[in-house]
Amino acid sequence: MSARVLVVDDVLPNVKVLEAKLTSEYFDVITASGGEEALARVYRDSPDIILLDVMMPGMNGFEVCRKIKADPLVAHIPIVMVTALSEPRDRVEGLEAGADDFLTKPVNDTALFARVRSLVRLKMMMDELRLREQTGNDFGVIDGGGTESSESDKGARILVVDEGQRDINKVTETLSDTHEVLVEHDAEGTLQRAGVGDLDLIIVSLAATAFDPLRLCVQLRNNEVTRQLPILSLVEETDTERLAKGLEIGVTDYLVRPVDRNELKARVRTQVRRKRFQDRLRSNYHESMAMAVTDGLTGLYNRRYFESHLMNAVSTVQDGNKSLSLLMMDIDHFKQINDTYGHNVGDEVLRELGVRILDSVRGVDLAARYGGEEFVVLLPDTGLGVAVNVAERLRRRIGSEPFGVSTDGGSLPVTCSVGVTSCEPGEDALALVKRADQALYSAKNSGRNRVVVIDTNGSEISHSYTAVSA
Ligand code: GH3
Ligand code: MG
Ligand code: MG
Repeated sequence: MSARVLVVDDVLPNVKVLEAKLTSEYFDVITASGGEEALARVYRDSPDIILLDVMMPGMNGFEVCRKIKADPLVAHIPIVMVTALSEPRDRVEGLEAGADDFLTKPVNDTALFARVRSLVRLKMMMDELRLREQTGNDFGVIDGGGTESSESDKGARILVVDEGQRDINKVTETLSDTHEVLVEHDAEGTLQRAGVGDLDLIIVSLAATAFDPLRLCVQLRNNEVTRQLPILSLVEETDTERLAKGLEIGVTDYLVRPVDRNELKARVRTQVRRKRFQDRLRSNYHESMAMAVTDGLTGLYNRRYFESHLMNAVSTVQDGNKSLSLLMMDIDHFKQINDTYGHNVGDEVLRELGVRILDSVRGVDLAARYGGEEFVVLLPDTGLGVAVNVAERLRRRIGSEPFGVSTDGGSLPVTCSVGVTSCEPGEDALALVKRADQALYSAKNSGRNRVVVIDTNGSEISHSYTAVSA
């Protein structure tokens, strides 16, 4: 994994040491010797992570951190404070300024690489989510924006996992006035509870011996439901190797024992906010995808989706083993309905028609609104003979029972005309649509409320018409 690292320190030898270490691991290193210069480089060079000295003349590290985290343009860049200070108070100040992690000078290699890699991995995932959000914004289908710090961190559901009771009591006491804290003592119970899918955070002791905590973390990462769940681990100060391993397999953050209450609160706050921010980006994305492919009035797929799907569907027919049919249908004299009862009643008819179409086709069939009162149904693995039957069933399902609408009469008779055709190996989507359209045109011309079929040779092979009793 390569990434651009910005190293900030006012003491040149410190910069050189970190630069050499990171360069030897193939990171792209850029440097700054003070707060102002660091900010300039952040905007100019878009680093993937910042290693930030705390004590610098002029603007100190905390200030630089606060400034970066306050600007949505750059707030997503992870920051590791590199400090000679190791007082919990300083860590809490750093966390409150928005820092993601700390390294103590002199910097230990294992700790350095483990943290940088884990934070860069996280940033890359977030970059991808933010990019999708951007696409959704450009599309005009979602109204995104905001940063992690705009999320609430209250009322989180947190699961604490440890074999003993000592840290559990401390963690529970510290967190339970603002959060709901649950407890498990082994891996099996944890996997079961976390699998429910309603947790915001899990806190795991990496020192547990009654179960293998690293294996538990791997299992949480491999499970679809818990893959994105943040894991905060509790580690012994001396156990750098275990922590490095944990970060490598997907532990999100850690706390060194003995647990400092304020630091615990600050780290929980960061993890919960980040989780909620990610959840929001993800659900915005799914929503925007759904909106981008759906017709707003009927809830069927829209024309754009149908057309892109049709290209793929047609290509599956190329080898001649698969069949594919297409129905194109259009409401008869729909303009009259609008003109007589108004556009709203017209919309009610369109909505009801969408429901009846979905009722009459299989789950694998793709129904879409093609235009105003024109609909298409794509039938995979379906030859012409069966497609005609489906079309006929659909026509009857529409014409045999009046549509419920909000007129004085409460219902309206509606009929439709249907064109049917099948796909010929080697032909393109356009030719298929054109033939279905021709069949529909012919159904209209020959009297409406009927199904017309055109086979792959282009000849009309049947007309169907059943009188509908009024
Ligand atoms: P034909 O039997 O030949 O299909 O006649 P028609 O009246 O159904 O066809 P025409 O194409 O003349 O009219 C279609 C009408 O559909 C005109 C248009 O205003 C109406 N329409 C298109 N989209 C919507 C919509 O979203 N809602 C409503 N209420 N009407 C729509
Ligand atoms: Mg019509
Ligand atoms: Mg029309």
